[in-house]
Amino acid sequence: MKRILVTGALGQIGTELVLKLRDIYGEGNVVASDIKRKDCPKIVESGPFEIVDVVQAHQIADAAKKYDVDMIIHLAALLSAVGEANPAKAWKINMGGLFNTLEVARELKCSVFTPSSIGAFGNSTPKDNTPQDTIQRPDTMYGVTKVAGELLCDYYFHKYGVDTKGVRFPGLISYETLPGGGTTDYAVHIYYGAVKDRRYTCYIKKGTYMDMMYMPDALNAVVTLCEADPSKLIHRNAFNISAMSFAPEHIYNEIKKNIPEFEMDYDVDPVRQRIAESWPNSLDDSAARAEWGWKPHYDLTSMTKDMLKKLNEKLK
Ligand code: AKB
Repeated sequence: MKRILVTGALGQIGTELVLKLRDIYGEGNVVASDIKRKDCPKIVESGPFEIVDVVQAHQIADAAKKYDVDMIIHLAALLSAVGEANPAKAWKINMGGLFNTLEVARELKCSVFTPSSIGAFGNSTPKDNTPQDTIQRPDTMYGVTKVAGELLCDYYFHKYGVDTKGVRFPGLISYETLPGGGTTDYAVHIYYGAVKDRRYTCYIKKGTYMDMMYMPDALNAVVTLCEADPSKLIHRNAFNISAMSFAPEHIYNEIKKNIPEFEMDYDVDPVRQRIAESWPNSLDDSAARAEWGWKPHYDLTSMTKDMLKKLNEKLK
């Protein structure tokens, strides 16, 4: 039986992952935590909730001890665009939070899952079908913390035997909770624009490809990897995973098939455009497929149908 502490549980991934984990492992066995208690009754009232600021190691340790957890899913982090606006804060939260989590896991003998990102790659990385093992010299503070985080997790596994695991998430698309300050956020906002206003102004240039994934596939990835046979894992902490790769005009065209009056124009944000151009166009995720059976279910067409249906219900 797993007892899990989730940090950053009120963010885009956490709000959906906590509910899925509570379904699988039982409501009382999944402790949601975040730096503040937000108005999110689905999470804070459906099971244990604790205030945890991951920069304060003792707060992670106190929550982990109180509930006697054996696993920490560490999600608390700043995303790429906000990280570029405040690099010192991104370093402090992303590296400090992960270091504290790994130290608590080492002391309390917990396993750790924490996501890396396509942001761990940079301009010198091969852009198409980006290999699992390749050049990683990112051009953002977010990327620096993601590469260092992958290495730190490897280190804790080899040095201390902490069972660490992770994936490199692409842009995640979901209807429940908005992402908070990433480069790929346009691929979420475009659906809200389409449903609410029938129009959207895109901050990423036409022709800029990035990997993306629908949230149900991302949640399955976390659960499947956490349950995977550790003896089969060669790339523990940094599996490339992807479900689709597209540029803004492709998502626009797909939405337009469902909402013919939808219109999009462009007002490019130079900061997020520079970040997007430094990331891969598409990842090779064959290692994840071979080592733990990764397989996404949603493509751009099926995701768009589901997103529009769910947002129409949510926003009506
Ligand atoms: C971001 O855009 O910063 C994130 C990511 C791809 O890591 N969504």
